[in-house]
Amino acid sequence: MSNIVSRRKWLTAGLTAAGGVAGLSAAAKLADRYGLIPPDWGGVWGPGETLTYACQRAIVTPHAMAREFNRSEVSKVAPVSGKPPKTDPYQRLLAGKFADWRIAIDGLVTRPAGFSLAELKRFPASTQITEQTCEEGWSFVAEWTGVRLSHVLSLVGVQPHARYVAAFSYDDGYDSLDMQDALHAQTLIAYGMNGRELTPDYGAPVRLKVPRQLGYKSLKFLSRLTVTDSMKNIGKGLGSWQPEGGYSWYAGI
Ligand SMILES: Nc1nc2c(c(=O)[nH]1)N[C@H]1C(S)=C(S)[C@@H](COP(=O)(O)O)O[C@H]1N2
Ligand SMILES: [Mo]
Repeated sequence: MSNIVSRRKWLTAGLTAAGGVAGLSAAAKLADRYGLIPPDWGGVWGPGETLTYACQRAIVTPHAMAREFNRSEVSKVAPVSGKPPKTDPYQRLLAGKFADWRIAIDGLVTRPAGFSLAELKRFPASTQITEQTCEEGWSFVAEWTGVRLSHVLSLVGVQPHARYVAAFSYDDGYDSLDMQDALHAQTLIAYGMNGRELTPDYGAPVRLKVPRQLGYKSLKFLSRLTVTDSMKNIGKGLGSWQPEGGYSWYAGI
């Protein structure tokens, strides 16, 4: 028993060191390519290291994954909950095929950024076939493609005291995840569904995909992400529009 424990400790430390260095230099290269490193970038990697360590811990230690399905199990019908906003800003972006859309990422980050849809698509893609379950009692299985939220967070550099990532949408929705779920390997900023572009009904241009929680945590029509240590300024202070209507902030399944 103690032997297994110490071996796991050793393995974790080793992978963290190796993964930390490789992850950081990959992140540095990407950040550099997208012009996110200011001239005085020296000394900003402390938060990055913290984040990489957190990512490695999430991957190396046993960590619950949502069930993944085969392509043959993808549902023929996928119900829609929350129609695309009819508001001007959204409709204008849609008419322009989201060419002018940027997702803003700010808050407790070292390098606040805005990424276009094209930029998100150039980041490493991740695909999953998972079930989305609505609190109203229906569910469906679909294939989702996007970039891991953890990847995008590593580019902007999360500060060590950050605790949550809050998301905002074009239909005035907001929700948030703790760092563990934000960094989970299956948590995506998704831009594709069942091999195609995400359509407006399902959250275009991008939505969160959080398969370890109920569907309502997978916020659609994203406009902004903010990294924070407090829920105080997120909506009415509960960090999500769902608990304001009586549902749980944490909706793990
Ligand atoms: N912006 C936004 N995101 C949203 C919603 C919404 O109304 N607006 N509905 C949520 C709920 S309750 C569920 S179950 C899922 C539904 O996703 P779907 O329409 O792709 O099935 O999206 C979630 N994300
Ligand atoms: Mo839902």
